[in-house]
Amino acid sequence: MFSFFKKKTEADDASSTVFTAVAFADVPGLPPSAPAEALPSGSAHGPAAATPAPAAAAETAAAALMPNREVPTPAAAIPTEVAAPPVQAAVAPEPAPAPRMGWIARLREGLKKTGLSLAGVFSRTSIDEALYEELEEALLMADTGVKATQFLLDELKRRVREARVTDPQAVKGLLTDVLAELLKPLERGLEVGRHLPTVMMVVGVNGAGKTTSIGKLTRHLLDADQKVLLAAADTFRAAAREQLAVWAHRADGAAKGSVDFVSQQGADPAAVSFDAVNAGKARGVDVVIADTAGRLPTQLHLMEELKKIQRVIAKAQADAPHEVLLVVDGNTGQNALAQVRAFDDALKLTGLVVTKLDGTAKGGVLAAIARERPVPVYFIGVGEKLEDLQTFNAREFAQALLS
Ligand SMILES: Nc1nc2c(ncn2[C@@H]2O[C@H](COP(=O)(O)OP(=O)(O)OP(=O)(O)O)[C@@H](O)[C@H]2O)c(=O)[nH]1
Ligand SMILES: [Mg+2]
Repeated sequence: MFSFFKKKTEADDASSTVFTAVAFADVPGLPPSAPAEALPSGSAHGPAAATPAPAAAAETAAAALMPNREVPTPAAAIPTEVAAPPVQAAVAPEPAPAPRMGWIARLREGLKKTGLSLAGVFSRTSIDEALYEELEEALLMADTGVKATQFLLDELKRRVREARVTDPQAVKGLLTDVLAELLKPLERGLEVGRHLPTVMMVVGVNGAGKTTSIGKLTRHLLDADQKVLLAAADTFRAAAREQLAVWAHRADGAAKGSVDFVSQQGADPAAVSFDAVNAGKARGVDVVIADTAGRLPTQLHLMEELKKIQRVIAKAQADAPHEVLLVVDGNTGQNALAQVRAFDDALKLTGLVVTKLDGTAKGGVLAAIARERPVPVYFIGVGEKLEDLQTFNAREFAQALLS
């Protein structure tokens, strides 16, 4: 699963020594609460908050979420106050555990259709034009898109010539290499800890898996001793806030940390985000994540609304949001590439989460993204459970796609 590597300086620890974890003031059944430190919603365009982010944090603290960490066993109870980590804490990666295999199997299962048709190409007896034509068709069917397919074929043919390969199975090995190399630039870990708080804005079309992915990510952050504040900036939909709260609760209940929660039904999403960042600064949380709407009432333009959220977050914290994550449904094929382009043009994305790769997704769209709009893929979603969010590994993915 994850490996978490984190270095903290004294300055960082001093800045986050004591905090009060307000666990789930807004879970369903409890009265909704405005955040204690939050400014009124109308203040969204007002001056930046009075509480400064610790300056030292910017240069010194760095934490990275990387592959291969086992999720610790759940804590017995949710603490209402959590002790600060020891000064000069340096948590080295835990020993590399065995099982990424479980989810790779699930990914393989999800990509099976693609795998079957791609693998079928290599069961031919000779390497000829017919093999390449069939491969081209299979790659296009796998949502790889024209440009990436052409690139892969050209590169593959070159390598086949160079290596003087005669066995179609060896061609498959070469294609795995070419694909893994194409995908490699997308492989990047999500860093937290460089800014206090690290502010993430999560965007994507309706139903892509934003809220679910935030829930899963929160779990991993909690496991890594990060204090998390979730902002329900999807204020249009009645159930959005509750859904996020349920996910937060799940994540919270399963891990040692705790989650703060800022929401205001029907309020301006930018104002909620502004309040959340200020609350995060005041409470000394490590990560603020804003969940946004995937669809708005028709008279409003989604991108304009998201841009406004982005601008207003920057008023609460000058260099924020530090991450703008687009969640895309892996089942939507080439449409996913179109979404990456549109959201990147509007918001300048820093990373992607590609969900539902356990389903009927064909997976080739990642090659198209790598070729045409290479935004890093921080995570892939391979199921609906908390642990089903995994870091992206180019070679593993290429192997799963071609197996
Ligand atoms: N199989 C599978 N299902 C997923 C995955 N990620 C999300 N889902 C499901 O996709 C559906 C939509 O997820 P949400 O998290 O509500 O999506 P959203 O982007 O927040 O949707 P809106 O808030 O309506 O814009 C839910 O039923 C999730 O359980 C995944 O990786 N695999
Ligand atoms: Mg949602």
